[in-house]
Amino acid sequence: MIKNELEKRLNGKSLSEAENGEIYAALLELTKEKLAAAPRIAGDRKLYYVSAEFLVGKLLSNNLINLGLFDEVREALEDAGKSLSEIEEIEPEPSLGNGGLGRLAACYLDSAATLDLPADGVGLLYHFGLFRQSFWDHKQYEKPDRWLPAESGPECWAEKTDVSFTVPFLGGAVKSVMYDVTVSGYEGGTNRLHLFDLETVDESLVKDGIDFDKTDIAKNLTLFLYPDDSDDNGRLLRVYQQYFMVSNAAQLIIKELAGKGYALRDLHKHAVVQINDTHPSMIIPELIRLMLKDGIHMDEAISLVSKTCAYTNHTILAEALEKWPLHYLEKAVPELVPIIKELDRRVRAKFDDEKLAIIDEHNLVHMANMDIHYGFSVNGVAALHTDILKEAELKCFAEVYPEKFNNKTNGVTFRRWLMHCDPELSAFITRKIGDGWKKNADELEKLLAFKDDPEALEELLKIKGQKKEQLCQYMKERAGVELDPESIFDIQIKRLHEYKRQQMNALYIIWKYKQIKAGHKPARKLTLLFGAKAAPAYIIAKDIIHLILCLSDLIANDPEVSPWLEVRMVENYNVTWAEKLIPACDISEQISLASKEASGTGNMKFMLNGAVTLGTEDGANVEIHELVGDENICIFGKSSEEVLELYKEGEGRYSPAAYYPCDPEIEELLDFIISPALMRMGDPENLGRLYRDMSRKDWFMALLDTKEYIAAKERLLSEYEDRQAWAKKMLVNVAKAGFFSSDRAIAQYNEDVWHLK
Ligand code: DL6
Repeated sequence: MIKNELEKRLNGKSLSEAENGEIYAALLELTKEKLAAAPRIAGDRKLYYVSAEFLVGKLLSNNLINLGLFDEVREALEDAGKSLSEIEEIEPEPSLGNGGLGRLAACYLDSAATLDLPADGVGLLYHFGLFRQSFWDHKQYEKPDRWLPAESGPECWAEKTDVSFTVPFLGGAVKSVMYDVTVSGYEGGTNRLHLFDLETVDESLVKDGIDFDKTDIAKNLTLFLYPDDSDDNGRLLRVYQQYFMVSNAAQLIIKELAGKGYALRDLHKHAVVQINDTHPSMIIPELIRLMLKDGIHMDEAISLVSKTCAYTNHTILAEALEKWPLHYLEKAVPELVPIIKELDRRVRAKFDDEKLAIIDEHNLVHMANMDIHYGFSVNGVAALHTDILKEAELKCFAEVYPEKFNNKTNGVTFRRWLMHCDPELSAFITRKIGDGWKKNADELEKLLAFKDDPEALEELLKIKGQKKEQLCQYMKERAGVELDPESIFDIQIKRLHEYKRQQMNALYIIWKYKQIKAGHKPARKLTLLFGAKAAPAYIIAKDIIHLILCLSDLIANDPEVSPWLEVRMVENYNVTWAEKLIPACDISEQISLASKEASGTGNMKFMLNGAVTLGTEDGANVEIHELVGDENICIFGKSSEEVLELYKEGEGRYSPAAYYPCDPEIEELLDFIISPALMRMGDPENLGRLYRDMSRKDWFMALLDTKEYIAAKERLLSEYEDRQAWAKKMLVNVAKAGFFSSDRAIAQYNEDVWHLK
């Protein structure tokens, strides 16, 4: 009995007498024991998923679900008058990621373990993570997010191991310490997430904000994820960090290979390395370096490493495809430079095309180019994204290596993003179609049998209502804000970036505000919720946050408008917030400029939880559209082909001047950003800068789709009023979401790329 097992750990207290903190500690200990007893997944060939980010989220419930203990624990606690979700609040959320890329890595580890594939993650243990966001005076402020307990002891999932490596560094060396987080599979065995820390790291370098001495590398290397790179020292630090990560990964791989009794020459038979975006790209020259040290000849080392490494591209934004000045590498990783030069020399000897070079004429090292030449697989993360890579961004590479290019549309784990975050919906699904969907997500399609069943649809609406009530409660406790559960919840949660076009949503808000002021009251109140962190040095992104926060305040304080419209941005948006927001959502905002969002994974989570997508034909929205059909999604905006045309040099090139000031409707919306009402509330510098940027540059073309967006959203809002018809849309979305299970994505990676079992 779980109750007895827990009470054994409560020093004589019963569950009902114990404090939540004590129960959490008991649960953690018990869960860890069970995980330790679960079989470690083994195999002759193993995947190393190397990534700068692993946005794992809180782990207690996830592990309980995977161990098959979740319901029993929840019930035992309920019987004792306790709530598992309240107890889970005690757990700090590991600050090990930024956005979709990191969350995807966490989903993939979960699915690999579920499919019984030997697959470990390798990354870094950042003490202060990305940053903790707070709002003051309608602006974002950043603080270190110290999520680790003082001593990594029993109260933490990451456990110190005795594995340590020596990493060459500035003519000398630094030592690492490896921490392990056990990764459980659903009703399966376990893998590990290996997180490396620097032995000599010194947290006292960080005082109050997120500034610290960037030059003291032997003390600061694992303090922050993505330290500010707006100056040379910051950029150098990022190179050091990446090298520290990949050198540890490479040494671990080689150690494990030797541990199994295999020769280094057989690396490619027993190990596969997935390079998650370009941050871990230096693992290619690092593995080659270690092989050369071991006496393997350059030709053979290159060939072996090329058969071991595969690369996933997560973006077509040029600024995110890393290019490091060679002189940084000469300073930070001098041992790798001759190898990288040799890799480039070989490329140049083979191909007479500057675009294919690794080191360009400006002495910039193109990390993705190195991955493509010296990896055996290159994949995009949604069908459209892969097509754009093949036909535009990486066309010259796809022409010379057509066999390397493949698509792996992203996926999300349904354990966390349905079973855990919406147990009510999960129970509904199981009542209707049995629980086969938990292991085989395609079975969700069986729900389609209920799409004309008024009772089932009514139940679905009731569940959504419950999730909205729960979110309202959470918002009240967390943010002191009372939302109206009867209103429509329209949610945009994702990193703040101009291409994701939160600013276009802000223009909608202005439009709606003006409509209400002009007496056009909607049928029902609309609540717009945002969650987003802006990179600390990304000025315009922070200005967009400022605009949204000002609008939020303006509306909340306007008695004419506030009964009909509410805008809130949650502070410090993270996985925990996402788990509360997604199940409560009616309208999922996926409004990126077509061609720019590689895939998106929030779009999948929302759909799975019965929200209707309002989106452009971008990333995985395209596949969602194909699956659910026109009636169950609301698509608007220019296509990716049209957008790519508009970016080309020459006459047809996009200019916001086509909309501002010549289109009076758009003019009115943009002018509002610098209207006295907003300028009084906000900071004229931020608002003025954003207004100028949007009216003169608008690099991500928000104005291009604004009018269509407003019309589409209004259409969707009116459709919401036919509750049965809306419930049918919800049901179709849930039923068709099976394709977006990360179990499917991982099975495809394994089939086409990894060949683990
Ligand atoms: O593949 C995971 C995730 C995609 O869903 C997003 O569309 C994409 O923006 C994100 N990419 C990154 C990489 N850097 N940038 N920009 O985070 O990957």
